[in-house]
Amino acid sequence: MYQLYIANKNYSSWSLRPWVLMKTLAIPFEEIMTPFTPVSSWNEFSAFSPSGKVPCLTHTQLTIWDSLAIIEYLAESHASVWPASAEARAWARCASAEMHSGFNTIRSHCPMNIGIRLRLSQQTPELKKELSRLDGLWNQSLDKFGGPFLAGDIFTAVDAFFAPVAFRLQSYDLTLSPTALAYADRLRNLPAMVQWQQAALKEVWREEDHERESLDRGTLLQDLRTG
Ligand SMILES: N[C@@H](CCC(=O)N[C@@H](CS)C(=O)NCC(=O)O)C(=O)O
Repeated sequence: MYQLYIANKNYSSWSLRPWVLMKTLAIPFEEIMTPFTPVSSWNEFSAFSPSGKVPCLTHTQLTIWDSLAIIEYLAESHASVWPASAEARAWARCASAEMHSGFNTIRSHCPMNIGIRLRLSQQTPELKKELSRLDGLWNQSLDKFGGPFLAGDIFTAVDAFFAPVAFRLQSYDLTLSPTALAYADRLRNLPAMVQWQQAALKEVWREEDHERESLDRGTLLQDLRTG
């Protein structure tokens, strides 16, 4: 049995990636949640993750501590993690790697905070550039592979990599083309995404740094958290 270590569902965008993939592909796992602590969660997370970060997967005697490495590890035993065709698989790996190591402004300017709705005070040129790249990337692949998911007709790892973006678009009311917004909506409506979001809204933890990172960006319109 896999054990997946994650942090708060409201904030932890990296945790969401393997979680939504495993849920959607029906790969059984035990979820172990450790909430963030103020400033650094190193002490708590390094008890199970060598990098002191989540997500972290353990399986038999192995520990895999990075979201992309986790997904590649799962792909060794579960053929549906990546798309079947070599062309779609190559594209999906490029786009996942681009998300893994890029889109830094979307990540820092619009941190995942699922329960809030906020009007940004400004969209910097860098944010606009990344949103335009995101829009182009999604449109290109939906057109090329025929949708409704990025690499074709089934949900694969590349969709999991962009799943947190779907929540960021919703929280910060970011505008993309209708095709890209419809794709984000499709992601948010997946049963696993609905389940993650519902759990996030019920969480009781409010972590000051994560809250400030979001609230400093603009005007809070709504906080839908009930926990
Ligand atoms: N590249 C890593 C990034 C993991 C990461 O940054 N995780 C954040 C949570 S979403 C974390 O654990 N932060 C530790 C902290 O805030 O102290 C991955 O893909 O797994």
